[in-house]
Amino acid sequence: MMLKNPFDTKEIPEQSRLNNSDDLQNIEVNQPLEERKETVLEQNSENSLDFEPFTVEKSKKYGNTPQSKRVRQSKRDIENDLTDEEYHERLMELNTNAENKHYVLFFGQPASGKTWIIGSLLHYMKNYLGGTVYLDLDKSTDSEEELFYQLQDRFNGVIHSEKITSTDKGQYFEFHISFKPKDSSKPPMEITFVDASGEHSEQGFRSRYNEKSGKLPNYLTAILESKVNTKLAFVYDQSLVDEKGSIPQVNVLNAVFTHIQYIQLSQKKTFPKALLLSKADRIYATDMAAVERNGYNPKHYALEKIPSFANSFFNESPNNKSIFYKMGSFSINSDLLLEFDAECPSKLFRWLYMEGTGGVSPIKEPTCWDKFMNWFKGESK
Ligand SMILES: Nc1nc2c(ncn2[C@@H]2O[C@H](COP(=O)(O)OP(=O)(O)OP(=O)(O)O)[C@@H](O)[C@H]2O)c(=O)[nH]1
Ligand SMILES: [Mg+2]
Repeated sequence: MMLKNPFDTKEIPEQSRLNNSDDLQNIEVNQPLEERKETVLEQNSENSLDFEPFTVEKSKKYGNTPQSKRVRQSKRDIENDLTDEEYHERLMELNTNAENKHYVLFFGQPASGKTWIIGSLLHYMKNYLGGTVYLDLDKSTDSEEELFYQLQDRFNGVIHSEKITSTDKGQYFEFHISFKPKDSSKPPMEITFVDASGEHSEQGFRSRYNEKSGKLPNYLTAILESKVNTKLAFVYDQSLVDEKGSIPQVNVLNAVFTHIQYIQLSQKKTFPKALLLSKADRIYATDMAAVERNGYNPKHYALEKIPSFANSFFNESPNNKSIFYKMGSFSINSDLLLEFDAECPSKLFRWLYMEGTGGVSPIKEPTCWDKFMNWFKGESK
């Protein structure tokens, strides 16, 4: 019997090569908006040779059980830190075929917008990017699959879709996304977005009242220490007010940044980094004077708002990026996205893909002639 794969593919026109660009904010994207033909991938289960029933007892017999044969977890439970043995095992697992794995970690205080940013990237990839994009179910837990669909519904404006709640600190989420560009000359990418609770970023900040604090949870350090390609997004929400008794947002970012520096120094590697000034729709609505004062430049804006973090961040490397991250217009009534805007998600994805492929663009870049014609027609891009 043929099984229908729930993940659809969309097509994009021929794509082009591009040299790495230097500013996330200034990346321009020529996003084709015309209707694209939908195709449905079909998976032929009859062709699979793995029809032997699989049991837990059996899995213990094999040292290296194929991913596809593992018993599916319901969630990535991290109530407790990984034990030394589990940590070692996890590192080995990550390091297998590490050069083909691309992890993206998001750090930032609770409610700064991490989960929504990941949601906007997934929505962009599934609906605008083209090529083949799907969640790899073999590598996903039940909670991840549920959250994946919940995010899709939310961004697709499904009425009665479940609200996105604060990320549970007893678990974390990995979205293993497989992306195959339409243009077969461009490399496919296995990209994993890691959604961690803001409390796990806060844990990096040393507090004398919390004995677990002062270091990052070790499921995160395992990823950072492994050989997978990891890119980091620091999320700063200007609209969040530091509450009495809570750790100031900038201290959380500084603490995480310091831990990252330590790992980089001890392992002689550097992670590509981006600073996402989240909920930019709110920044534009309530803090426009500061945006204008800084010439619409996210780097200058960050240097004014959070100098202690921004100085270290931008001094570390000229390759560190920043962006006013907007995903559309929100209702003032609730967390309802009224209209999706693909520009920032596409810039962020483009940066991630280009960092991972050494400068290949995932989309068709406008040629000089296209730009001239658009200008001629009075369009801005
Ligand atoms: N106006 C506006 N609101 C946003 C935006 N992104 C997220 N929000 C709102 O901000 C709130 C928190 O967003 P989350 O993505 O859940 O925050 P988080 O960083 O994942 O929080 P934790 O999971 O608790 O660490 C939600 O109520 C969203 O509706 C945005 O771009 N603009
Ligand atoms: Mg969250």
